[in-house]
Amino acid sequence: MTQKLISFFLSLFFLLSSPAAPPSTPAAEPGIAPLHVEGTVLADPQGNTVRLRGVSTHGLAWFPDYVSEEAFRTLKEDWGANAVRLALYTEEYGGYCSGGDREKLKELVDNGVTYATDLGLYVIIDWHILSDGDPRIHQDEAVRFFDEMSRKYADHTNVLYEICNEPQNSPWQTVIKPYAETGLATIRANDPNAVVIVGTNTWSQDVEEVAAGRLDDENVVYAFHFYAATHKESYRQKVKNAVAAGVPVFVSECGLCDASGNGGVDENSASQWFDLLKEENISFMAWSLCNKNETAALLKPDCTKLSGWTAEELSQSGTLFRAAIRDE
Ligand code: IDC
Repeated sequence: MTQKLISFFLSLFFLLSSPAAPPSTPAAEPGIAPLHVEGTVLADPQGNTVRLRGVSTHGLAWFPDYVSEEAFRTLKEDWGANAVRLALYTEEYGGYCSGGDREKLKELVDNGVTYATDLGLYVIIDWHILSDGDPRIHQDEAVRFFDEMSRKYADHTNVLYEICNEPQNSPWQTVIKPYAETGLATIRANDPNAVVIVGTNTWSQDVEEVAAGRLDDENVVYAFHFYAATHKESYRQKVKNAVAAGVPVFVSECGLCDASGNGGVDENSASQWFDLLKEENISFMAWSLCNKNETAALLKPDCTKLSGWTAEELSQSGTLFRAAIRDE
């Protein structure tokens, strides 16, 4: 009896002396609105137009250190970005299909998705074909990869899948479209509603070509890429024609210099592009988040900071893109 009493008082003592209970868990963050295609634009469930504006990583294998919560936070809070793109090269050095460390690359994708999700950003998983211009070259790998990704992220309302960055010498009707049908069948089996970005022929420039044979899927957008110093009025016309024909265009990559990623920035052409994108509510992602010594890099080569960049640390491309993303 005495023992029972002692243990009763002891437990009472511990109960009263234990630290205050933690405050009740804060209400869960509201989820990120799932997007769908409405006409030529993206929209949220209420039908409000949503325009994604953000930044692409460079190749994940080359500049992995920018996949960080702090880098993405700076993009969100200082640049006003609402999306990031994770560029997973397939064929270039260290690429997913050219001897790269697949587990490491997938871990980078997963980290990127986690940081984006925690910050409330949309995130594009980009199968970055480039020198492998025909998407069928690595089609089997693409199917396996997107099967895995779309299973893993089926519950994420903020993940978009980009299934072929820049096809070349690949006619829409006979090559890209059948490839995309296979990719879509894979993704849709796991994730029926996510927005899928499909590249177009000639480094994702022949976007008007798809008007005659769109994919039979409501949530597909078609990629158009530009580099302002190379692609000027005739390319803006291609975009206008595509939109006029009802094609939802998505600029999943763009630069303000020439298509090599170098040469000078063309400010005049850049500002005409930004006007057009705004006018047509077209989303755009800037190439690329790194300090490589090339004009397209958004950071100056001597900037080694991985987040919290000051105005002086941004390259000319970085400065102009930041303003466009902030919509200044
Ligand atoms: C470039 C990079 C460069 C890298 C090269 C690899 O900026 O550092 O060495 O790829 O071949 C694209 C591609 C994109 C290119 C970019 C600039 O999607 O991968 O990045 N570009 O050339 N299409 C048009 C231009």
